[in-house]
Amino acid sequence: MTNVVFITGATSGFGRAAARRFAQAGWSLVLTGRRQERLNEIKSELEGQVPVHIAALDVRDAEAVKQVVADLPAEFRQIRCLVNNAGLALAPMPTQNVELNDLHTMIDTNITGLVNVTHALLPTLIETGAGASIINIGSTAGRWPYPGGHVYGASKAFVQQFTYNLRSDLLGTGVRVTDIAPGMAETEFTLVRTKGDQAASDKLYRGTTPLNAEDIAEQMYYVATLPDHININLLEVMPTRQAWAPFAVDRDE
Ligand code: NDP
Ligand code: 8X3
Repeated sequence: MTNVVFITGATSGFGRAAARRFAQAGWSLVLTGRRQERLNEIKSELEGQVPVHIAALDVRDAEAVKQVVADLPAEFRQIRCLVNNAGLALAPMPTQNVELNDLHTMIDTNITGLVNVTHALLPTLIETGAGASIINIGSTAGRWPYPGGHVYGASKAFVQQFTYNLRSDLLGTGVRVTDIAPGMAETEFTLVRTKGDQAASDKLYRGTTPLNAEDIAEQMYYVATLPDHININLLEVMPTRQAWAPFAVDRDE
């Protein structure tokens, strides 16, 4: 059977690096994201190596997700690995100052979108059975609070608990489910979070050694290709140069 990986958010960062990593190992690729031009670029880059199917998709749109799955060409239908990677943070500021719309966008993308895609692909993953895997991209932000993390961190906490609950439901099917929870990684993530502030993005990563997209793609590939009987529930990955801060205390002067 051909190995097929379905990746959401394959137009940038972790998702694009994952496309390259799985292609290097000969997997067929289903690559999705909203930006058609980026999808065309990654397709032209990789289609000489492996079969590539692209589909412009906003994961928030449940009907569009179902349609993309229904329209998969025959050779891409038997999915072995789903990488639920599409996601974003917005508005790194206190909750009380954030536009409600930004909070909704994170919930709709990181929670509803991930559920839409998972639900649409569960039948094919269960049919694949032993060796199949769902890799959900969580975050350290879902495990450790910080100022300005608000709904972003909460949405990633959802990803962790949904991963565990799916594991419970899928017991006996052979389908594995993993939450990969990265810490600081340099991608377009901060550019999106700050709505295009390149200087803020550069400043965040300057003078340290963040993770990069390829580091996380390697972890995804590792998780997807472990022997069938091994399920990593949670893989929390941080840069060596990042750790936790002490609790903050509000004090009288
Ligand atoms: P990027 O901004 O580089 O990539 C995000 C990807 O998500 C893009 O391909 C984007 O594609 C896609 N995406 C966003 N919204 C939607 C949507 N509504 N429908 C479909 N695709 C969408 O960031 P990263 O690679 O860093 O982020 C990937 C995942 O990793 C996210 O879930 C993020 O929360 C998580 N993460 C990131 C960390 C970091 O420090 N970078 C650390 C921990 C977790 P397009 O715009 O074309 O739709
Ligand atoms: C992204 C990592 O530290 O910006 O999920 O929340 S962080």
